[in-house]
Amino acid sequence: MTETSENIIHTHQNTSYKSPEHQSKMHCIAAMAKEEVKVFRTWSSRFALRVIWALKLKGIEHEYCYEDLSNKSPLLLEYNPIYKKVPVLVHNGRPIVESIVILEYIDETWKENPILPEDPYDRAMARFMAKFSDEKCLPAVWRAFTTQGKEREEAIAPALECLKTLEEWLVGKKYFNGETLGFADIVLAWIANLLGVFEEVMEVKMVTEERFPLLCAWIENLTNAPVINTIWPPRDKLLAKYHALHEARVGPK
Ligand SMILES: N[C@@H](CCC(=O)N[C@@H](CS)C(=O)NCC(=O)O)C(=O)O
Repeated sequence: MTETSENIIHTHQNTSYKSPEHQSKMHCIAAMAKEEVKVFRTWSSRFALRVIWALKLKGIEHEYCYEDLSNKSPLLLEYNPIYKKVPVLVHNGRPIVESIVILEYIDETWKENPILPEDPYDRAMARFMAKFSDEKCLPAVWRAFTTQGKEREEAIAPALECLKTLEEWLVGKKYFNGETLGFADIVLAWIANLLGVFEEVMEVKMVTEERFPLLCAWIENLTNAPVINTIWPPRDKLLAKYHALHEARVGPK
């Protein structure tokens, strides 16, 4: 997935999203802050968005370093030599990689507005949901999105099965963690945003009110949560990106 943007930083406080054009620009290397919190990201990375949401929820001032994944910066390669991916969180010069690991680091470092539940069992469940998101649900949905014909038909059943599991986890709850938006919601937020884009591109609706009423209500709740919706990438831009990607994978419609 290739994304083009400048390798610039933007300072973000606990305010609503401002387009990069409105942000002051300077080179990452030159950036100095009292407490330095930088996020290496792209404009659309669903993994990087998790980190940004967590920082926003906690009101932590941070800067963005935008990466062009077709021409990764030396700093990204230095900070994440193993995976060479975004996001990377750099806290006072020390890099942390892998979005879920970063979320845990953020929660342990800045105690305000905890994202993981207090109860050890609930914490374990939230971590399990996150694991399920990335190891089962996301690959299943991605497979449905990147296949065609009979292969796609076969891929949709396991994707729906994953979504059914999420529906069951939401019984009696507003969010996956309970009454407040937390760790599992942040990890699963791609469902509230990206899945709808995939569905539109594929022309297949997987999440319907009839099938998954609780998941639809959760999507609505997340969509209305300012901390989340103010930094979702523009839908038309996402649609253009995933239309192109879909065509590259399965050919023109
Ligand atoms: N497991 C990683 C996944 C991160 C990831 O896949 N990032 C993508 C952007 S969405 C990336 O940097 N890709 C660059 C590449 O694969 O070379 C996480 O949770 O942080």
